[in-house]
Amino acid sequence: LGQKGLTIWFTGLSASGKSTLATALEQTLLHAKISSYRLDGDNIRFGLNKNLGFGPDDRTENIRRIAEVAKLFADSTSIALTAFISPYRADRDAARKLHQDAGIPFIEVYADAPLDVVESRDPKGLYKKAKAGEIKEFTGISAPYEEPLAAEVHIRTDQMSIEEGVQKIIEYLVANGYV
Ligand code: GGZ
Repeated sequence: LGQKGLTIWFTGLSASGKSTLATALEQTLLHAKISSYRLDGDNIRFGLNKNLGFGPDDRTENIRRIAEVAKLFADSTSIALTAFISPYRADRDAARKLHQDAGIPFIEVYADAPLDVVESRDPKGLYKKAKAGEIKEFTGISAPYEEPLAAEVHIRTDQMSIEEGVQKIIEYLVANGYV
């Protein structure tokens, strides 16, 4: 027995709340003495994946590498938390299959807020720049986001608080015997 690892894979538009939810969940797990590790743009896109941009092939490679790293953390009995847009369904499904083939649970969490809401949040002014054509291939504006069809957890971040969102994920984990 003992703790088994798993990966919690957040997906959603820029400013949808993926990183915020993942960070809050990490804190909750920490308080419960459950080991977790968060992968996000700050520790991946500026390190391991610093040679990758935002074209379709680079996004696919970004997600492929992140899935491999998450699997390693999960294999080491940690809970891997990933917070990347991961806009392509096929890439998320490949990440899922990688885990399934290794017998490691993969939980997809859709941080869902309508485009007009994330555009109005625009914490870094990126949507504004994208609409002005200053950033090419920006997800939701000039590049696609393929919504999950069957995410294990679906969180409308414009309709619930961060705490409620974290609670929804915890409830899923408990109900399925993961924690
Ligand atoms: C989308 C972009 C782009 C483009 C830079 N499209 O809000 P942020 O700033 O902090 O999060 C976004 C982040 C997305 O990187 P990911 O690795 O999560 O994307 S993917 O899974 O699609 O590979 C945004 C910033 O990088 N950013 N240019 N063109 N987001």
